[in-house]
Amino acid sequence: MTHLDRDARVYVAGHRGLVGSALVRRLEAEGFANILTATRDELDLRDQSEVSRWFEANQPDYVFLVAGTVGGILANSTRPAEFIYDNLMIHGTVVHSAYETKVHKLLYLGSSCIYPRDATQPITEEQLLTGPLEATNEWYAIAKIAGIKLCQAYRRQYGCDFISAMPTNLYGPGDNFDLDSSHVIPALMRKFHDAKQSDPNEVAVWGTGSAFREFLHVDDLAAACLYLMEHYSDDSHINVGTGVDLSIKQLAETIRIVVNPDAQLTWDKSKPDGTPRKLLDVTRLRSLGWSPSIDLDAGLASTYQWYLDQIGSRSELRGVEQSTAPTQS
Ligand code: GFB
Repeated sequence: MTHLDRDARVYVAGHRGLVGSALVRRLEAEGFANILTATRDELDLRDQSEVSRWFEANQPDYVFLVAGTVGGILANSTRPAEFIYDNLMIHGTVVHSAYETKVHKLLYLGSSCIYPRDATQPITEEQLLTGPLEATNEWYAIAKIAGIKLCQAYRRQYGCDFISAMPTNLYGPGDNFDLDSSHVIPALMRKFHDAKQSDPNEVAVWGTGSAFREFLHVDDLAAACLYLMEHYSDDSHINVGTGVDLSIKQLAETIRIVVNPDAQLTWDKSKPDGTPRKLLDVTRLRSLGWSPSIDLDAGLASTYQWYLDQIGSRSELRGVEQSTAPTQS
């Protein structure tokens, strides 16, 4: 058990992204008084000399490494160079500087796409590197696996207390609603919202709808990250999820009911389904004493409300003119 002093210097790398902004909210609510952040203009996390200088000057005690170039299935498959380069560099620079400046503890955040495409469900931590990856996101997955291995290597060679958490698919306030780069939940919310004004009132959902996904609200993830920082210290990465999944067809129906119950669904089968299923086995996390508290129906309703607030749409009848989040978190 690592007790984090509320006066400790806690750096959230990636504080403007979906996860980082949720973590800052959580840390503030928990009374942390010295939360360190840096914008992309102030600090390019891909640049080791800049990162080294920043760590020397700011001396964080704890680091949440939740920065990265992220996106949904289309962005992952069409921008492979950005996904592999940016993430490899960011993981490398931050882990190395945390070692050099003797950070007490670092939590690195990966993704459930690190597991083999045909992994046995639910997916245990032991299935890492036991088979080929899903093609639509192998570039991102390779960078994320490298991040796990970095943490293990610095733990083994230098004794650093660096841990890795692998979250399932995330959603919530602060998500990216740009249709080319978003994940499925914000994409469908925006499409159903926009369809209210169009004739026909119709939404094209990508793929066949047969893929299954597990979704965790980002506020639950933020709580889990802090919990792991205080209660977990091991060489192995640890899964973070709900243990429950649903088909994209079921998800689309659920979002339709929340956003636009009169809409019709069509299926754009020219778009990929991606991996057929990636349900995480969360036995290890539950045995540590943590479980999520936000169920999907409530989480979708509050996320949609957040979206309406962002676009300034009180009546729900106005159009959507902007996306709401940067690609790099
Ligand atoms: O959320 P998503 O892009 O990520 O897609 P992945 C999940 C499923 O939703 C896929 C379907 O089967 C999509 O075909 N889908 C249906 C849609 N309609 C839409 C839509 O309008 N937009 C989007 N984006 N999807 C990503 C990985 O995989 O998830 C990353 O590429 C990462 O590496 C991340 O792991 C969590 O779950 O397929």
